[in-house]
Amino acid sequence: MAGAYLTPSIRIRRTPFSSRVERAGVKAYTVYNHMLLPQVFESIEEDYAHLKRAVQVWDVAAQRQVEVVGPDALRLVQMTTPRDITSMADDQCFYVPMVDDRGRMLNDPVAIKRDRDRYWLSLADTDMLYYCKGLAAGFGLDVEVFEPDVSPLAVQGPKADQLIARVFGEAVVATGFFRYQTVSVQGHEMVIARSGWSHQGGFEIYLDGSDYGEALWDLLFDAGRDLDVRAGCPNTIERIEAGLLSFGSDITIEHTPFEVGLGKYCDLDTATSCLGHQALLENQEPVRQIRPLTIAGDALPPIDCRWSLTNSDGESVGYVSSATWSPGFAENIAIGMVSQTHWNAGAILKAQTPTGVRSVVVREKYWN
Ligand code: THG
Repeated sequence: MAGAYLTPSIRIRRTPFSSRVERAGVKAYTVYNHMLLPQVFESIEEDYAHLKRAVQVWDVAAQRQVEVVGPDALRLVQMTTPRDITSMADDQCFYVPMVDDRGRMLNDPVAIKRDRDRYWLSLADTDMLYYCKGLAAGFGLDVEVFEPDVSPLAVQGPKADQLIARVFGEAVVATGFFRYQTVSVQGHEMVIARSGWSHQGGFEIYLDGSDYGEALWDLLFDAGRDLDVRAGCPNTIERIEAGLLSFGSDITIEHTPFEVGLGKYCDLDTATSCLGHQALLENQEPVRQIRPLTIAGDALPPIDCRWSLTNSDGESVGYVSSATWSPGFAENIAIGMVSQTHWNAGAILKAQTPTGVRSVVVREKYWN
C-alpha cells in the first residue's frame, strides 16, 4: 500500500461523526465492519500521551451492532457463546467470546442486554450479521436479526467522568463498569455504558439515529474545551499496554477462547446450548496461549504482525501478533501466541522481525 490511496466507495461506509472527525484533522483511517474507523490524529504517540492525561472522543461507529430481538433472542445469542448470558442483569454488558461449532473464535463483541428478548452485539471486525441470520433461518428461530442505526461514540481518558457529568449529569457517572443507563437528549435516545477499548476509564454512548451525530459530537466538545477534549481513536500503544485483544490480529478463527486467554468467559457447566460446547469441553487444556512479551532493541513502530518466535534451537514456538514501542514503559511491548513449552514468565525467545532477529522475554502480566 505504500504510496497508494484507498479509493472511497459507498461500500466503505462513513459514520454519523465523519464530518467532525475530518474537521478535527484525522490523518489515517482503517476499514472495520465495512466502515471508516479513525487511526491517527496528531500521531499515534501524541494521541497516546493525550489519552493518558485528558479526555478524547472516539468515533467507534464501526463497532457495528447486530440486534437480535424476539422470543428466541436469548436462545440464538447463547448458541454463539460459551459465556452464560442467562445471568446478565437488565442493565448489563458482557464481553463475550463468540465461537463456531468447532469452538473456534468468530468474534469477541460486547453483548448489551437491552431487554429480556432483545440484545445488541457490539462487534469486532467480522460479519456476524450473516452468521446470526443463518442461525435464525437454519434453526427456524422466532427472532429478527438486523443491523440497527446505532453508532457508538466513546469518551475515554482520566477526565471522561468530568465531561460526561457536564453533558449528561452526575447520575450517569454513577454507572458501574459494564453497566449502562438510557438517557434522552433533545428527544434522542442513547445508551451510555461504562466501557471502552482503553484502560484509561470512560464511557461508550450508543447513539440511536444517525441524524444527531454531529450535534452530539458538538455538545461534548463545547462542554469539554477546558478539559482539553480532543478527537481520538483506539490507540495501539495503549491497548497493548492494557492487554486488550484485537480480533484479526491477536485473535483469529483458528483459536479457541482458551488459547486467547478468554477461558474465564467459558461457562461450560451452564452454557450447554452453545454450538461449540462439546468442542470446547474437549479442548479446555490449550497447548499454546496468548502472552504479553517484551522485545529488545530499538523502538518498533505500532504494528500488527506475524513474526515467528523461535527457541534456542531455532525451532518455531509461536509468533508475535502485535508490537509497539511504549513511551510510558520505555520498552518494546508485544502480544504473541506461545507454545506451552515456552509460555512461562521469564522464558527467553527470539523474534524474527523484518529488521532482524531480536531477543524476547515472556512477561507475567500486561502493563496497564
Ligand atoms: N466496545 C464496544 N464494542 C466493541 C469494542 C469495545 N466491539 C469491537 C471490540 N471492542 C470488541 N473487543 C473487545 C475487547 C475487549 C473489551 C471489549 C471489547 C474489553 N475488555 C475488558 C478488559 O480486557 O479489560 C474486560 C471486560 C470484562 O471483563 O467485562 O473491554 O471496546 N462497544
